[in-house]
Amino acid sequence: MDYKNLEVKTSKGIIILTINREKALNALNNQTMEELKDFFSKVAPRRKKAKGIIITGAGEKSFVAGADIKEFLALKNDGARKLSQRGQDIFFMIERFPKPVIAAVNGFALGGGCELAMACHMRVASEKARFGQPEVNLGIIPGYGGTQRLIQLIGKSKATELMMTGDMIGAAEAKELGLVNHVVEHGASVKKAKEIIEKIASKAPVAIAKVVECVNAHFDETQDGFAVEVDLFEACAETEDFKEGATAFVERRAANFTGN
Ligand code: DAK
Repeated sequence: MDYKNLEVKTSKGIIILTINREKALNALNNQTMEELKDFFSKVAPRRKKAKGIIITGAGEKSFVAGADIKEFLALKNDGARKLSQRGQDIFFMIERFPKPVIAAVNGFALGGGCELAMACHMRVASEKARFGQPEVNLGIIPGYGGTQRLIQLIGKSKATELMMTGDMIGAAEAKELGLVNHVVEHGASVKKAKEIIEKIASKAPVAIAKVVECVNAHFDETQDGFAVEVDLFEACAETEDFKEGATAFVERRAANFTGN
């Protein structure tokens, strides 16, 4: 699929995915959602050597200012259910991706943009970033998993307040609440995200993928997270990389992991 609104670049093995609709503050229209779906279902899983993915927004001002409100106006009633489900499915693909996916939040992360950032494994925010779920201003609620992930990240009390008031918060408050991992100076969020991914790339790839699975199992009521942990611990212990990691420790040298 040719992408109109997604720019995909690779820098030293790290994929940088830029939502590129700067004039609309990178709002997620239908085309962009289809491109994200294509990328995470077809392109990313084939990039076996990639160290991880950074998602960011084009320009200085916005990560993603939400779903495209102008397109909503054309929505038919039966379309909303399908669109919400499609959005959730795409964001689950991001959340379940076996390599680190980090949102480099360079500005507004509102509505669907905040939901996209929350579906990533971590968030690095510019000091100018602004977060919010302003859907109630439009007569709707978050539809791409935001009602659930915001509670997971910052707790029921504050999540309810943000979703009911539609208030925006700045990067410092987002960090205090646990919504973002790091706040950096404006323009440095991709750099910081790259540093995190480089560090993770020096660890055993199977173990990293299993961390993702265990974390997600905690929030999946059909699974017992502790039982999943036992299974995946066993799977890690059977890898060549476990032998290599333990041997490297004893031999006082850096481990050379292969992903096997
Ligand atoms: N959609 C479309 N265009 C947008 C946009 C958006 N979300 N946000 C900004 N733009 C456009 C503006 O219309 C403007 O375009 P022109 O008028 O120049 O053509 C351009 O981007 C620059 O925006 P502003 O002139 O407004 O810039 P300011 O600096 O003055 O303000 C702002 C920045 C971010 C505070 C403001 O643009 C703003 O409040 N934007 C809207 C934020 C928002 O409410 N976002 C939507 C949240 S609701 C669902 C699934 C998901 C969702 C809903 C349903 N189902 C499947 C049904 C999720 C919904 C949302 O995300």
